[in-house]
Amino acid sequence: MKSFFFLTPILLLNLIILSPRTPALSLEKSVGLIEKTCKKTPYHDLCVSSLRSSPGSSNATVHDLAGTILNLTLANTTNMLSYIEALIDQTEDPQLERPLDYCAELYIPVVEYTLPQAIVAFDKARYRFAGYGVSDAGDQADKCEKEFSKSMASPLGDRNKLVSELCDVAVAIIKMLQ
Ligand SMILES: *[C@@H]1O[C@H](CO)[C@@H](O)[C@H](O)[C@H]1NC(C)=O
Ligand SMILES: *[C@@H]1O[C@H](CO)[C@@H](O)[C@H](O)[C@H]1NC(C)=O
Ligand SMILES: CC(=O)N[C@H]1CO[C@H](CO)[C@@H](O)[C@@H]1O
Repeated sequence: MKSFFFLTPILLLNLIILSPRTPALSLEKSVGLIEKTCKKTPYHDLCVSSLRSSPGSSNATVHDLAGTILNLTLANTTNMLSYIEALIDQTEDPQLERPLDYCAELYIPVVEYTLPQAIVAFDKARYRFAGYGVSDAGDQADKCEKEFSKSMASPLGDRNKLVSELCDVAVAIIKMLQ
């Protein structure tokens, strides 16, 4: 019992010292950090909504935010590739199939190599290399989109735009770490 009374003030002191980690305060802090970080990216609104909706963004650092966006970007491109493959299976129009095949060929290396390698590099604090990879992934989305622009409406337009913008946001946040 004696030790209990002895420990109590120390626990209280710890609570006071650690208080910035309490959920309400850290949430406030992270909203500020997300806002401040996203202002320096080319797509502020997309950046804020992506980061706010991701768990683990509370009490985060800029490094955590970059990691979160990288994960989201990989999830988005993975999803994109499945979507393209589903469209290829469905379509009987060779005019549509050709650019879809081309886009699948662009997205396969992005999903299998470019972004996973960028994430490995990021985890090792090799930010420049990570930035190159993500930037390259964004270029592939733009390249895919251009395949459709001549004669037909792209069935991938909104998705390519999202991937391209997410990559731009990720590159901007990674640059802040360099
Ligand atoms: C793609 O990114 C958007 C915007 O950040 C996000 O809301 C969505 O959940 C992501 N999709 C996937 C499949 O990760
Ligand atoms: C990104 O995803 C990896 C693998 O799923 C996970 O270990 C890591 O914690 C995630 N990073 C962030 C910042 O969410
Ligand atoms: C992203 C991050 O650092 N999240 C941490 C926030 O604080 C909780 C509780 O202290 C940790 O469990 C999370 O890992």
